[in-house]
Amino acid sequence: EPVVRPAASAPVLIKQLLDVGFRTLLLPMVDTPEQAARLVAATRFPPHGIRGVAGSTTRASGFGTRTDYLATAHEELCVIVQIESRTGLEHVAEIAATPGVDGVFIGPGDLAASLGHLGDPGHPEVRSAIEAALPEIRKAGKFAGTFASGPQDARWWVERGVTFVSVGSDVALLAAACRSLRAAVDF
Ligand code: 3PY
Ligand code: MG
Repeated sequence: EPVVRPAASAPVLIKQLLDVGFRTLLLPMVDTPEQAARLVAATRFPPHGIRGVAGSTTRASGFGTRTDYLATAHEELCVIVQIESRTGLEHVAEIAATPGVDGVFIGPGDLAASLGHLGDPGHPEVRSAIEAALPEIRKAGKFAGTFASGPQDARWWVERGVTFVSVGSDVALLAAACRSLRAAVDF
Protein backbone atom coordinates (compact mmCIF):
# COMPACT_ATOMS: atom_id res chain seq x y z
CA GLU A 1 0.00 0.00 0.00
CA PRO A 2 1.62 3.32 -0.94
CA VAL A 3 1.96 5.79 1.93
CA VAL A 4 1.51 9.38 0.83
CA ARG A 5 2.63 12.43 2.73
CA PRO A 6 1.03 15.69 1.64
CA ALA A 7 3.16 18.84 1.73
CA ALA A 8 0.99 20.07 4.59
CA SER A 9 -1.63 18.58 6.88
CA ALA A 10 -4.43 20.47 5.16
CA PRO A 11 -7.97 19.16 4.52
CA VAL A 12 -7.93 20.32 0.88
CA LEU A 13 -4.78 18.30 0.13
CA ILE A 14 -6.11 15.30 2.08
CA LYS A 15 -9.31 15.38 0.02
CA GLN A 16 -7.41 15.47 -3.26
CA LEU A 17 -5.25 12.47 -2.32
CA LEU A 18 -8.23 10.42 -1.10
CA ASP A 19 -10.27 11.27 -4.20
CA VAL A 20 -7.39 10.11 -6.41
CA GLY A 21 -7.49 6.78 -4.56
CA PHE A 22 -4.71 6.84 -1.97
CA ARG A 23 -5.83 5.25 1.28
CA THR A 24 -2.83 5.58 3.58
CA LEU A 25 -1.77 9.07 4.59
CA LEU A 26 1.21 10.29 6.59
CA LEU A 27 0.30 13.73 7.91
CA PRO A 28 3.21 15.96 8.95
CA MET A 29 3.69 18.30 11.92
CA VAL A 30 0.90 17.25 14.24
CA ASP A 31 1.29 18.89 17.66
CA THR A 32 -2.00 18.44 19.51
CA PRO A 33 -4.85 15.93 19.83
CA GLU A 34 -7.27 18.62 18.58
CA GLN A 35 -5.25 18.93 15.37
CA ALA A 36 -5.15 15.14 15.02
CA ALA A 37 -8.94 14.96 15.43
CA ARG A 38 -9.44 17.67 12.76
CA LEU A 39 -7.22 15.75 10.34
CA VAL A 40 -9.07 12.50 10.97
CA ALA A 41 -12.32 14.42 10.30
CA ALA A 42 -10.85 15.58 6.97
CA THR A 43 -10.63 11.92 5.91
CA ARG A 44 -14.29 11.09 6.69
CA PHE A 45 -17.54 12.07 5.05
CA PRO A 46 -20.30 13.55 7.24
CA PRO A 47 -21.60 12.76 9.77
CA HIS A 48 -18.22 11.40 10.87
CA GLY A 49 -16.15 14.22 9.40
CA ILE A 50 -15.88 17.07 6.94
CA ARG A 51 -14.53 15.43 3.76
CA GLY A 52 -16.20 17.02 0.74
CA VAL A 53 -18.24 14.78 -1.55
CA ALA A 54 -17.07 14.64 -5.16
CA GLY A 55 -19.22 11.66 -6.13
CA SER A 56 -18.65 9.97 -9.47
CA THR A 57 -15.85 12.30 -10.53
CA THR A 58 -13.31 10.48 -8.34
CA ARG A 59 -11.01 7.67 -9.28
CA ALA A 60 -11.39 6.41 -5.68
CA SER A 61 -15.05 5.61 -6.32
CA GLY A 62 -14.24 3.91 -9.64
CA PHE A 63 -15.80 7.00 -11.25
CA GLY A 64 -19.11 6.17 -9.63
CA THR A 65 -19.06 2.41 -10.23
CA ARG A 66 -18.39 1.69 -6.55
CA THR A 67 -21.88 2.47 -5.33
CA ASP A 68 -20.97 1.77 -1.69
CA TYR A 69 -17.97 4.11 -1.76
CA LEU A 70 -19.41 6.97 0.31
CA ALA A 71 -20.64 4.57 2.98
CA THR A 72 -17.50 2.44 3.22
CA ALA A 73 -14.54 4.65 2.24
CA HIS A 74 -13.51 5.24 5.87
CA GLU A 75 -13.14 1.48 6.47
CA GLU A 76 -10.19 1.31 4.05
CA LEU A 77 -8.19 4.22 5.40
CA CYS A 78 -5.00 4.28 7.41
CA VAL A 79 -4.28 7.63 9.02
CA ILE A 80 -0.77 8.11 10.35
CA VAL A 81 0.13 11.34 12.08
CA GLN A 82 3.66 12.62 12.30
CA ILE A 83 4.97 14.03 15.56
CA GLU A 84 8.07 16.10 15.03
CA SER A 85 8.26 18.80 17.69
CA ARG A 86 8.71 19.14 21.44
CA THR A 87 5.06 20.17 21.73
CA GLY A 88 3.93 17.12 19.78
CA LEU A 89 5.99 14.82 22.01
CA GLU A 90 4.44 16.37 25.12
CA HIS A 91 1.04 15.34 23.74
CA VAL A 92 2.04 11.98 22.29
CA ALA A 93 -0.29 9.89 24.47
CA GLU A 94 -3.39 11.98 23.64
CA ILE A 95 -2.49 12.25 19.96
CA ALA A 96 -2.05 8.47 19.76
CA ALA A 97 -5.36 7.94 21.59
CA THR A 98 -7.29 10.13 19.13
CA PRO A 99 -10.00 7.99 17.50
CA GLY A 100 -9.24 7.42 13.83
CA VAL A 101 -5.49 7.81 14.26
CA ASP A 102 -4.07 4.41 13.27
CA GLY A 103 -0.40 5.05 13.83
CA VAL A 104 2.10 7.68 14.95
CA PHE A 105 5.34 8.36 13.10
CA ILE A 106 8.11 10.34 14.78
CA GLY A 107 10.11 12.53 12.37
CA PRO A 108 13.66 12.68 13.75
CA GLY A 109 14.87 15.47 11.45
CA ASP A 110 12.37 18.07 12.55
CA LEU A 111 12.26 16.74 16.10
CA ALA A 112 16.03 17.28 16.32
CA ALA A 113 15.55 20.87 15.17
CA SER A 114 12.79 21.41 17.70
CA LEU A 115 14.92 20.00 20.52
CA GLY A 116 17.84 22.30 19.66
CA HIS A 117 19.87 19.80 17.59
CA LEU A 118 19.27 21.05 14.07
CA GLY A 119 20.87 18.69 11.52
CA ASP A 120 21.68 16.02 14.11
CA PRO A 121 18.75 13.58 14.20
CA GLY A 122 21.05 10.91 15.67
CA HIS A 123 21.75 13.04 18.78
CA PRO A 124 21.29 10.91 21.93
CA GLU A 125 18.67 13.32 23.30
CA VAL A 126 16.63 12.98 20.09
CA ARG A 127 16.92 9.20 20.03
CA SER A 128 15.99 8.82 23.66
CA ALA A 129 13.02 11.16 23.22
CA ILE A 130 11.79 8.95 20.37
CA GLU A 131 12.40 5.80 22.38
CA ALA A 132 10.45 7.20 25.34
CA ALA A 133 7.48 7.98 23.08
CA LEU A 134 7.17 4.44 21.70
CA PRO A 135 5.44 2.83 24.72
CA GLU A 136 2.99 5.77 24.86
CA ILE A 137 1.98 5.06 21.27
CA ARG A 138 1.68 1.32 21.82
CA LYS A 139 -0.32 1.81 25.04
CA ALA A 140 -2.99 3.53 22.94
CA GLY A 141 -3.12 0.42 20.74
CA LYS A 142 -1.55 2.21 17.77
CA PHE A 143 1.55 1.36 15.74
CA ALA A 144 4.72 3.41 15.95
CA GLY A 145 6.97 4.48 13.10
CA THR A 146 10.13 6.47 12.54
CA PHE A 147 12.82 7.19 9.99
CA ALA A 148 15.99 5.09 10.08
CA SER A 149 19.33 6.29 8.73
CA GLY A 150 20.11 2.88 7.20
CA PRO A 151 19.44 -0.87 7.48
CA GLN A 152 21.27 -1.28 10.81
CA ASP A 153 19.41 1.63 12.31
CA ALA A 154 16.15 0.19 10.99
CA ARG A 155 16.88 -3.06 12.85
CA TRP A 156 17.69 -1.09 16.01
CA TRP A 157 14.27 0.58 15.89
CA VAL A 158 12.44 -2.64 15.02
CA GLU A 159 14.03 -4.25 18.09
CA ARG A 160 12.50 -1.44 20.13
CA GLY A 161 8.99 -2.07 18.87
CA VAL A 162 8.81 0.21 15.84
CA THR A 163 6.78 -1.58 13.18
CA PHE A 164 6.79 1.08 10.47
CA VAL A 165 10.30 2.10 9.46
CA SER A 166 11.10 4.43 6.64
CA VAL A 167 14.60 3.69 5.33
CA GLY A 168 16.41 5.42 2.51
CA SER A 169 14.86 7.84 0.06
CA ASP A 170 14.22 7.96 -3.66
CA VAL A 171 16.38 11.06 -4.03
CA ALA A 172 19.34 9.55 -2.14
CA LEU A 173 19.13 6.34 -4.19
CA LEU A 174 19.05 8.29 -7.44
CA ALA A 175 21.92 10.54 -6.37
CA ALA A 176 24.04 7.55 -5.32
CA ALA A 177 23.40 5.75 -8.63
CA CYS A 178 24.28 8.94 -10.56
CA ARG A 179 27.55 9.36 -8.63
CA SER A 180 28.47 5.74 -9.21
CA LEU A 181 27.70 5.95 -12.93
CA ARG A 182 29.66 9.18 -13.20
CA ALA A 183 32.63 7.55 -11.45
CA ALA A 184 32.47 4.54 -13.78
CA VAL A 185 33.01 6.73 -16.86
CA ASP A 186 35.80 8.84 -15.37
CA PHE A 187 38.34 7.57 -17.96
C1 3PY B 1 11.62 14.20 9.74
O1 3PY B 1 12.52 13.48 10.16
O2 3PY B 1 11.43 15.36 10.10
C2 3PY B 1 10.72 13.64 8.76
O3 3PY B 1 9.79 14.30 8.34
C3 3PY B 1 11.03 12.25 8.32
O4 3PY B 1 10.16 11.74 7.44
MG1 MG C 1 9.78 16.35 9.05
